[in-house]
Amino acid sequence: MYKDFRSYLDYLETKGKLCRVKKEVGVRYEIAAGIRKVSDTDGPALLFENIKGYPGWTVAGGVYATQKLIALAIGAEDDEAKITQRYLEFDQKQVKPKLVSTGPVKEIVLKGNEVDLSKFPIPTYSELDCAPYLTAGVEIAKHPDTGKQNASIHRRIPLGKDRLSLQAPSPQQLGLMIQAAEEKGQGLGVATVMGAPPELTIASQLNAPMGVDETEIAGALRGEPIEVVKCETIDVEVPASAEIVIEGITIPGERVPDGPFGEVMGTYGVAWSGPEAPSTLQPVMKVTAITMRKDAIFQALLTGMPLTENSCLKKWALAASTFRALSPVVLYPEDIKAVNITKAGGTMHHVVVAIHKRHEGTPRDIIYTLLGQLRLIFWRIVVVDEDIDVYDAEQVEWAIMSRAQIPKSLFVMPPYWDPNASPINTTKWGIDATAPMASRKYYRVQVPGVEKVDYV
Ligand SMILES: [Mn+2]
Repeated sequence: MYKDFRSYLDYLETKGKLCRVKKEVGVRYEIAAGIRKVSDTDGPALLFENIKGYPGWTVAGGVYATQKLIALAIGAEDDEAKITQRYLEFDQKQVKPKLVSTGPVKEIVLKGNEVDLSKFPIPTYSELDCAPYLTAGVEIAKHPDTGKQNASIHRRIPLGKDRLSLQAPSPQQLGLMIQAAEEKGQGLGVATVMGAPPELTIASQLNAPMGVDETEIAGALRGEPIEVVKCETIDVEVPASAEIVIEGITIPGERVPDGPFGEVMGTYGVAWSGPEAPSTLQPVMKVTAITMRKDAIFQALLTGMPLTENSCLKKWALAASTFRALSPVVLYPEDIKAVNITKAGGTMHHVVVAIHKRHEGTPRDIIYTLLGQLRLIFWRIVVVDEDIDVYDAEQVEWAIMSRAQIPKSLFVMPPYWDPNASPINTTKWGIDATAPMASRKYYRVQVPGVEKVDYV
């Protein structure tokens, strides 16, 4: 089907899902505006071929920005439940990568004084963003204690020619790895991979436990090993077919402010809690090498008011994790009928779960189970009966209106002290919007025979 990022773009073109943009666009807001439009109109991915001030550069944007594009990338039908099912097929499987001696990503190797981040067409995305950001890179690093690799996506601000911020607060795994290195007085080698194989970008968004290399899950999704090469200056292996790899080492103890930045909830996030808030101070990396293809494609990715590419990359990964987390909570695993990570919740923080209820306590158990898992980052849970379509916000609202009684149906987690929390996510709660098992008064009113009406 496709073997690397650029052949994936070719594949999208054959499906009518890639638009080549010949018109000149600037890196400040104009690339982002194009991605915003296709995100809102269920449009194609974009390949900007004429970047103002950056002759010769091509920028791919919005590559995973819609449900249709995610479905194509993972080889599933364009259907919410089928995409989740596809994630459940591969999210726990692993195929080890294959180490090769070289690859297209080594066509150009820049080290020392040759490193200059200002040559890249780095976009500025949202109106109040504090700076241009690298947003589409997959960050790969090895845990300093175990040597196990981790792949995840983080936003980064270019700080001059050869330094980058690295937004990775705890409990994100890369943040914990930087912390573990600093406790030894060391920096952490980190590679930023742009134009990664689609399987790796998708696998990087799963909630895999610490110690699991997402490159191996990407191999499972592809059905064959991802070919990797060694970095030039750090002990990390990266996909041989990548477009661009930026290598570097974090500087222990050094921090810079991050934000404001248009975040996944469609707000400017934690930066508003003040420039000195711990969560806005992020590590810094010294860039030690850049390797790339001769005609490398730069990758852009928009975050902001949902849906964006960020939310589409997270959504079904979280739905699969939710199924996994709930299977031991219900009396029969198949009692979890459907899961939707909602758009209004940034496809990250609000989940609706439909169940076949066999015990009155199960919705409460589901709410506390999901809220109690820090890495799932859910703030709101709604549990509904299986007759409710979890993907239909009006039906979910109807279930809350007709089947929930506050405060009896409301379950609140006591807040805890969290330096990374913004005011809206310190208190987490869920609503049991299922009908009491013993009562028929909460049942849906239906008129028999509507499906037989053939005169209108
Ligand atoms: Mn991980």
